[in-house]
Amino acid sequence: MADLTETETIADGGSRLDAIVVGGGISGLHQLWELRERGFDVRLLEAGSGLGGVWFWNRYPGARFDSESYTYGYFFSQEIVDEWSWTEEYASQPETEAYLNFVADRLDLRRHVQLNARVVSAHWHEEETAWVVTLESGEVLRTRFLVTALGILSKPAFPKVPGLEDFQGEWHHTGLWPDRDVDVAGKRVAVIGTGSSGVQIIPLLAKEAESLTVFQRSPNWCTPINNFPIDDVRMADIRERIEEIYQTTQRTPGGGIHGPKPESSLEMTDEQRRAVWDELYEAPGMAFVMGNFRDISVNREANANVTAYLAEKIRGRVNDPAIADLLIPTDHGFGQKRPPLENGYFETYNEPNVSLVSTIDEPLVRYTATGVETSARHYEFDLVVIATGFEAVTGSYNTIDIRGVDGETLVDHWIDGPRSYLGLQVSGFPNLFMVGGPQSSSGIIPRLTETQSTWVAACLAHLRDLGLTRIATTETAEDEWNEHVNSGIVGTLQEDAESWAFGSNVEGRRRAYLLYAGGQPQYRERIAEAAEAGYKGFDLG
Ligand code: N01
Repeated sequence: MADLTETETIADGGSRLDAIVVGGGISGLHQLWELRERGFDVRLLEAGSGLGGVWFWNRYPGARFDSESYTYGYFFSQEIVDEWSWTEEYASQPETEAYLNFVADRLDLRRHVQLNARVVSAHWHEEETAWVVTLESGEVLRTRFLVTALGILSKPAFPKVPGLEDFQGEWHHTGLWPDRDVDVAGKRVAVIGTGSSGVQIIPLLAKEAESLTVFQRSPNWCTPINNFPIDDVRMADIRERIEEIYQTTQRTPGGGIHGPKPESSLEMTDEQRRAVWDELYEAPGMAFVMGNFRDISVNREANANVTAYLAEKIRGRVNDPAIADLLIPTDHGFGQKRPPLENGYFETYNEPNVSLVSTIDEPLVRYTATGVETSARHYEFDLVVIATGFEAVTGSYNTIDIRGVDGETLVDHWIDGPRSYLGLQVSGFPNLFMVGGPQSSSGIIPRLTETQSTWVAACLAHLRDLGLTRIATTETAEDEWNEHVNSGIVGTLQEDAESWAFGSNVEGRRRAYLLYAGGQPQYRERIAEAAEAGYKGFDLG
């Protein structure tokens, strides 16, 4: 049993919720709905002042989906499908935030939601068969089951560059962008980081700033998003085909509408495969990434061919060959890291007010009162935009003091990298479920977490039907899943790259695989099998 603090022992005279969901993003809202529909007394706790999760915090200019709006949104509610109309194939952040608020209102979820409720600790209390959850405000809640829906990319990561507090200008992290207009016009602006967030914001900042300096550590293989508006006719067609679209999302590895082409690109002539790539390059969204030949993601020669094709595209779009060279990745091939989708990103570097600095050649040394100092010189800025991403997947768990049986902390349990059974539970942490946690996530996250949310709600209903109150996975089951997850990435092209999927975007972070490489259909099968076998790998009591 965890040692209870004085506040925990004197809390609330014993009232206990059936379930608490932590996190009011797209996954948490679905989990809340699933549990509420099954009659559980459930509360959702959200740290922010509004709902939306990443779509609440990431308000930076240019933030938008890069999977089709209707494949990212919910399928489970006919009312929502019927009543919500997307306006763009890849919706912008404000539209998605509005969508999630619409869902919360339409499905009457708000009465179960507590905003401004940052969870600071969650301690398992064996004698009560309950989690004791403490908020930053000091409020203490008890719940039989705890479900974390913290988001895989929600704890912002900052470069290990000293002196940010000395900088007298304005600075913002893309993942904590303020809820107001940030004035860029006529300003000297810096962006640090060129992942998906940097690639989305850079072209928009360049349009307004007096000067824009991009500090790039590693370039990425970006492909065009080719976004377009959705009119009433198209929306009606999407609604008509919604079941078919959903079924497609259930078959593809990433949960989207694009699945890999089974043909081998190596068995084609150069002209033939180029014709396919030309078509995919002009196609919307993830077509080039997820709808490409299967062999480019597993065969080094096939991967080298597509990589060379994209390098040529960059050279064709960037006027200065030296800048083009800097923008062409040399440390990884296409698809080894999650590629950003872009809208005019490469052409931005043809603008006279935009410059590119490689922090490999010229490392950042410190922020100063007036700008940024590198190993080569000092730059003056009015606004610094930090687009250095997130402490992916486990970062958000580390912000909460989670203690299980005998007071073991989750941080200690994961000291050598995350461990779990099915990405749903951790041994020694009974009645705690994760949706969108480590060792399960891949592809379009809502397509994954909807499966998990339904699974969790069905599991709790099963326990209730049997009059049981406790479920805990075993160390053996956890060992097996760990082996399955980690052996699934060994020898793949993705394993060779340094990316947030291994925590490598954060200096000093221990390298560990954080996702699930088996694809969503296999994952779905594995968790369904466990449930059908009477919750194999779990002890029920
Ligand atoms: O973060 P990232 P992100 N000095 O980790 C660089 C999703 N997403 O927020 O590559 C200089 O990808 C770092 O360099 P390196 C999507 O899944 C989706 O952009 O580590 N640079 C990298 O360039 C995405 O993959 C959308 O060498 C430093 C960048 O910062 C994920 O979120 C939009 C540095 C971080 O890139 C993360 O994207 C946005 C330093 N000290 C995000 N430290 C959609 O389109 C780090 N970097 C839906």
